[in-house]
This record gives sequence, C-alpha cells and structure tokens, in this order.
Amino acid sequence: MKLILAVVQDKDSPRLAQNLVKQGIRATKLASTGGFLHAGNTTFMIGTQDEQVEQVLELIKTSCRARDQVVTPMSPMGSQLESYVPYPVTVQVGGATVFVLDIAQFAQF
Ligand code: 2BA
Repeated sequence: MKLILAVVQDKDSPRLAQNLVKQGIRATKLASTGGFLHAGNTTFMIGTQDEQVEQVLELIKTSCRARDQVVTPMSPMGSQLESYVPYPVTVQVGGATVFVLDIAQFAQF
C-alpha cells in the first residue's frame, strides 16, 4: 500500500476532488501553505493499493495545470532567509508536487 501526497493549487483542488470521487478513490484534503510564496494550496492524502498508483498519478496529472504567478513575498517563513525575495517575482506554480510513500501499516477502526 502507498500514501500519495499531492500539493496542488487551490484552483485545481475541486476538479481533482471530483475526479477522485468519480473513480471511487478515497482522499483527504488538507489546507496547506507554500513555504516560498506563502500562498494557500491544498494537500491531498490518498491511501491506495500499489497497483492503483499509476491511475491516481494520471488523474492528478490531468486535473492540475501549471500557472504563472507574480508575487511579492512578505517575509521569510521561519529562519529560512536564503529563500526570501523582497521584490515581485514571476514563478510557475504546479501542476502538482507529488510524493509517493510506502505504508508500513494501514488500519481503520
Ligand atoms: P511554494 O513553496 O509557495 O512554491 C511556489 C512556486 O515557487 C514553486 O512551484 C516554484 O516554482 C517556486 N519556488 C519555490 N521555492 C523556490 C525557490 N527557493 N526559489 C525560486 N523559486 C521557488 P512548485 O514547484 O510547483 O511548488 C508548488 C508548491 O508545492 C510549493 O509552494 C510547496 O507548497 C509545494 N512543494 C514544492 N516542492 C516541494 C517539496 N520539495 N517539498 C514540499 N513541498 C513542496
């Protein structure tokens, strides 16, 4: 079993959630914040069987797209001063940042 963590833009979140439900794939949505832009995004936690991972990755790929964003970061998060940029910057965000983790144990009580 795997846990897929997908960080997606808020604009893509409803479409991805809908597509997951359509295909009967269970997921949990977490409100998250990007460390660089300090903008809200959505992290999906998707527990899935190994053989379904490719299907889920494809679904994420087709549900999310890249966008350019111009942002003036306000202040560094924590003490990571090296990533602080004090003037407007254009960055390409997304489609999705995805991590696939092995699950040691899965239980529902
Ligand atoms: P943010 O950290 O707010 O990053 C937004 C976008 O800013 C990134 O898009 C990237 O294009 C740019 N960016 C991030 N850090 C940068 C830096 N030090 N210098 C220059 N540009 C930088 P994405 O790569 O598509 O990432 C979108 C969001 O996915 C991120 O939002 C973060 O919430 C998450 N993410 C990306 N990589 C991650 C990682 N390795 N671990 C955990 N979360 C990650």
